[in-house]
Amino acid sequence: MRNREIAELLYETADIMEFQQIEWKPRAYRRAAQNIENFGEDIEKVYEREGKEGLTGIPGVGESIADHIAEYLETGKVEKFEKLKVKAPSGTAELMEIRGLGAKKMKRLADALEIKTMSDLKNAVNAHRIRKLEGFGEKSEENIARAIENYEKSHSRIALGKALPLAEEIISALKTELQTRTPNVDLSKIIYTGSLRRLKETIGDIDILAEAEDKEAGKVMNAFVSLPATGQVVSKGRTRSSVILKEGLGIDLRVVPPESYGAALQYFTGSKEHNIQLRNIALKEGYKLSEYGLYAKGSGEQVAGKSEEEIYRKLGLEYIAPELRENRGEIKAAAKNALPRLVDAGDLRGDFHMHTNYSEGRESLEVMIEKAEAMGYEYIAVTDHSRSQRIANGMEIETLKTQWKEIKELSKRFRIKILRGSEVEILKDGSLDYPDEILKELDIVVGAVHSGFFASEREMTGRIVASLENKHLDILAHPSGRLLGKRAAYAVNFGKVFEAAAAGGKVMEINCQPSRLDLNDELILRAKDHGLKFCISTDSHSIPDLSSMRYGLGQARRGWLEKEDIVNTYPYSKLKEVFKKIRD
Ligand code: DGT
Ligand code: CA
Ligand code: CA
Repeated sequence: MRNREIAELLYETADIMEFQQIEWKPRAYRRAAQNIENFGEDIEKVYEREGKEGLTGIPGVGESIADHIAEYLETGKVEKFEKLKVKAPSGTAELMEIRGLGAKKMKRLADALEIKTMSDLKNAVNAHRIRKLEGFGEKSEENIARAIENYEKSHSRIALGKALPLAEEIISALKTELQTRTPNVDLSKIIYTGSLRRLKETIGDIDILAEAEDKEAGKVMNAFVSLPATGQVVSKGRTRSSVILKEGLGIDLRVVPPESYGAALQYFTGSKEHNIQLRNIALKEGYKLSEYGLYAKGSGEQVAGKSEEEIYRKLGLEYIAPELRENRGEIKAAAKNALPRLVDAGDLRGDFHMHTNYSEGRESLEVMIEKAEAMGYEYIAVTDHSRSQRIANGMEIETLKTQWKEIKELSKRFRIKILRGSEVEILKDGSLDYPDEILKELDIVVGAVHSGFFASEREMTGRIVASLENKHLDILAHPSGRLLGKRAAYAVNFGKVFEAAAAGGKVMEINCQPSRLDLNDELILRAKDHGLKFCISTDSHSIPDLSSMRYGLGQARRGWLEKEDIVNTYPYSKLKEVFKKIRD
């Protein structure tokens, strides 16, 4: 289904037109885009079957827009839109990506302050010129600053969900190479470090560490730079090499001798801020800490370095899990033996967000259940889309009831508890997309916002808070709505959202999709301060998606969460105390 893609194209074009002060058209384009988004059928199919004629049957799509859509479906681009982009002053397209400001406002801003490029905009923010502009103020300036930050982050970094499998592949290829060539290298000591080991949501470059005696180091480097995935060798030395993968991502490899392995692992895992703090502690305790080891200041004798544990212990600290090493109070907590007992993969007993081919999932209900059971889960909630989410083939009530029947049948054959759920649209007014008599029949209601992303903060906050006041809603799905690299979070007051959620006893989702990771670590920490509980959910649309649990788990651990904070670690009997509609 390409409806969403085509709608996006029209939205984007509307923005560019508006920026160029073309009148009327942007509105027409947006209206068409919206109707295409909500159109029940795949418009590519409509076009194949009925040609352009069929396209003009969609409300808001006139002759000329139909022409453009047809051209796009045939050739993959629209000549006229390409020209528009070229005609726009250079930098416009980039500026248009700074969401959080409408195109009109952005245009006014650009004109008033002679902003043509992203760097002009950044300068204006830094010099606080925007807040002085009529109709803008401090808040708009902060929003723009945040949007720029998001934009930069998403355009120079890659998602954890992409970097992690890539690093695992590289390490495994490297091990295979070394296995035959260098039997003296301890393969268990080849490990990714850096932001990847901390499971940060995006990764700047991959850092790998290997342990080898000096005389073996050269062989490790040789094997590394000649891996098939390597595109370009940036530098190659005896202890450090850097390459750029064919995929475009950089990898650093460092090789250290056994007596420094732990110190190097600690140092290159970072974060830099954590390391700086740790080094200060070392100094206070009469040591010097570097990537080679922990040394007594006077004698220069090495007192630790083989393992990370040893270093933390010598500094009088509890071992700090990599996910916590962000200088957010973890060192103080470690000194007092007060670190959280972080949730582990083995603690998870189920998944509360999963789609089947009843809506937009790829597999049948039965196949998904079978896989979930094989993964050892105790329970799983089936949460296909509700009826208004047409673009994702949302379910009418009759279809939902058919699904309930099938769940009942499957429940006889499987050990796993299958929960009747739904990912229910939170509509514009904050109401839910099924009537109460349906909602109360569901074991788990996962509420979600999938539209109106450009609403004001007040509107969006009101919408979400209203949904949280609904007694039928159990879980708030991907609460910020961001898509890494594509769409910033919508404007919403999280203080109010978390307050309302806590008052209603609602559960916050940590969505595991690599482009979502929503809530993220910072919001998790804030939500936990409100006393909220969480669930880690894959939002699976296919079998492989069911394994993305580890990405959300990483964010939960970065947010200091313990087993008790996460409801899908609870045994089924206890789960029934959280979600009271569960029947048996
Ligand atoms: P990234 O690559 O931007 O996602 O983030 P990291 O944390 O992987 O950073 P990277 O690759 O620049 O460096 C890897 C680790 O090396 C970093 O987490 C901590 C350590 N490190 C790098 N530069 C410094 C530094 O100037 N001081 C200290 N103390 N540590 C550093
Ligand atoms: Ca890195
Ligand atoms: Ca690096």
